Amino acid sequence: MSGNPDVSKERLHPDLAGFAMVGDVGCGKTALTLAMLESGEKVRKTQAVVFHPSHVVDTPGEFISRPAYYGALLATIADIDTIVYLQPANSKTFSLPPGLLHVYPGKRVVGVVSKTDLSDADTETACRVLADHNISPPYFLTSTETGEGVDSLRSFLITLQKSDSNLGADAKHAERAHVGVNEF
Ligand SMILES: Nc1nc2c(ncn2[C@@H]2O[C@H](COP(=O)(O)OP(=O)(O)O)[C@@H](O)[C@H]2O)c(=O)[nH]1
Ligand SMILES: [Mg+2]
Repeated sequence: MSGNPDVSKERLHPDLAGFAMVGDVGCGKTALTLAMLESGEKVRKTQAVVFHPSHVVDTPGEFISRPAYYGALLATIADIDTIVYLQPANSKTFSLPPGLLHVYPGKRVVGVVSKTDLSDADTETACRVLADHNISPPYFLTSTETGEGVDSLRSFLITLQKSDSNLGADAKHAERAHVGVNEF
């Protein structure tokens, strides 16, 4: 079947906004994005950056697995406040060169350990890999098979978005005040 005319276009979580999913090919970015959005879309191989409404961005794993695409990854996340980085629960390796996710100062990186339902999952090691790469807790343990962690991660991202929009207003005031200070 092509297309999905029966899926309502109405968004169940309009406040879920402003983040990009980043991680290796097959780590579960698309499945987790669609689970958080409660979208009925089928998980297909992500061939290009997918922009859902409100700056919810699903990136192709090639952005991570191919160094030639690091520039494209950085350009894609430039305007997004929050990066959600997925570390599969059965992987001990970090898929990016150190520091790449922290190129932009002030961007928040949220650590997710995905696919916790796998029989060879080792969530403790996966959390350690995140910590070793400067991603601070809390970490979200998720599985789109069992639904573990999907609601918690969604709620956390919504909270961040709300606090960012308040901060945005404060930052504008601060910026104005700062300009004033520099004008004497
Ligand atoms: N067991 C298990 N499989 C998953 C989970 N999340 C995704 N998958 C499967 O892993 C494969 C890759 O998932 P996908 O979301 O396309 O990964 P992406 O390349 O990071 O977007 C698909 O076959 C998914 O069904 C999970 O939490 N548990
Ligand atoms: Mg994908």
